[in-house]
Amino acid sequence: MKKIIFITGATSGFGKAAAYRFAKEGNNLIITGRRNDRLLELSANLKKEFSTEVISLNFDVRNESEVNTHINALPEKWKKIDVLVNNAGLASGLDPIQDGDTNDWNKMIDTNIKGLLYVSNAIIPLMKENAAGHIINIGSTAGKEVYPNGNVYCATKHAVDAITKGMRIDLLPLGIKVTQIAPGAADTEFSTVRFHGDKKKADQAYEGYQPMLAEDIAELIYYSTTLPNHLCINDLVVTSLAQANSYMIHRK
Ligand code: NDP
Ligand code: 8X3
Repeated sequence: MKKIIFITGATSGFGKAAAYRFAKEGNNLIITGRRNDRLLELSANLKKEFSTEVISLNFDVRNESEVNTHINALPEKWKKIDVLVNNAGLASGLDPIQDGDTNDWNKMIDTNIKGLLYVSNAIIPLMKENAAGHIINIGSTAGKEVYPNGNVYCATKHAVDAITKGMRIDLLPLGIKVTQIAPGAADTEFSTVRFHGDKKKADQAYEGYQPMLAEDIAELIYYSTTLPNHLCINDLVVTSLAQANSYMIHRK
């Protein structure tokens, strides 16, 4: 049966790969992000390749009123959202706390924590009305253990871990599933963003081992939505074979 899948941060990495994975199964998609050119291109490609229906919403998850305006303006039939993938997020900087840049900190806190909350806050009432739904929060191994210089990024992903647990408790009576997927290192635009566009530094993050790919995580996001209704994956921590936890990567 066709579902409506709402994905934040679909212009790149996990979100884009997840959009393809869900479209391949014939689902309808609401894709979001700040880079509208990429949203329009993705939307056209998905429609052409999979004959699926797609709505693209161009907003910054940090802007609460933009989030609410776009979601409230969805056509009625698109408000029956089956799956929300809270994926939009970033790391900005990798510095010891004493050298940290408060612009980086604000960006990460506002996007990874507050953005996820704003989007959830706009969509949970719709799921409540339908007495069904599945929220998938993209956490990280950085939300399980802190690594050197990870300080604020790790804090935001620990917050995602806690918010996910809180959502699962509070949404229990409403029949809404809540899943966290917590990946280790995956080769996306994540590191380029973390190092403020320095591609050389970004590439070093993936040197000497086989990192995960966006498609690996997309497969797990999709898989978590395919279980019978009485089953819910609560927390799925996944790394490449070369990674043991958030700070141990075996490089050749
Ligand atoms: P990418 O940089 O490839 O993608 C990030 C996505 O988030 C983009 O689509 C971007 O869209 C969107 N985004 C960022 N900021 C905002 C914002 N303020 N408003 C709306 N959208 C935003 O990285 P990944 O795919 O790797 O990251 C996706 C998620 O996975 C993040 O939450 C990240 O923390 C997490 N993660 C990543 C890991 C990795 O190693 N790659 C491992 C574990 C977790 P746009 O710029 O167009 O707005
Ligand atoms: C992103 C992966 O290893 O930079 O969450 O924390 S890592």
